[in-house]
Amino acid sequence: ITPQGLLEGAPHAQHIHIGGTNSCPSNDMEGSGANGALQVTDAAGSYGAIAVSLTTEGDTSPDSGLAVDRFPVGNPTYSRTLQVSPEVAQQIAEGDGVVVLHGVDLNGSGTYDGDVMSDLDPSLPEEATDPAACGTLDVASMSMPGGGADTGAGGTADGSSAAFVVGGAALVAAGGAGVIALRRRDAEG
Ligand SMILES: [Cu+2]
Repeated sequence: ITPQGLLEGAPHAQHIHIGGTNSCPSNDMEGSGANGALQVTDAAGSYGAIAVSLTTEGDTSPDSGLAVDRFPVGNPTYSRTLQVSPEVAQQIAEGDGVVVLHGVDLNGSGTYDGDVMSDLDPSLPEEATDPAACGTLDVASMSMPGGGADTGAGGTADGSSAAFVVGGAALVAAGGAGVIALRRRDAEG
């Protein structure tokens, strides 16, 4: 993930969301936040719920969805190889899911503040959690490594989690739509 235009010096939660129509909301969608800003749940019909937390270290489950001390700060390039459940792996392999980056300085104050509180955590201002950028997942390659004859259509029949790399394309904040290239890696680990 190569973000641009996110608030410097502030943590930006980022997740793979799966559900809804597995798509990104339009940039001009009106939300329930200040001056019509989009809050996270406003677009749940588009991108569903958090399936993977793209943290910098440690747990990557939805439980870490707001682990602000383990998300990138500012606009660093993010790259991490991680394991997901077979169910999530299957959904991603089928092209379902989007990547959402959160945290918007709506009022230009240079920090997360404002009168409207987050729809995810009422102790946080909405600016800390509002969606900032969204990119759909594309499956770049479905070739089976090694050409094993024992792999069925699903590829995770043994219950192991497939590993994926999310990266290679830019997510542009503040109005742009990004595309995340997804490459299948050695499913046997
Ligand atoms: Cu999210």
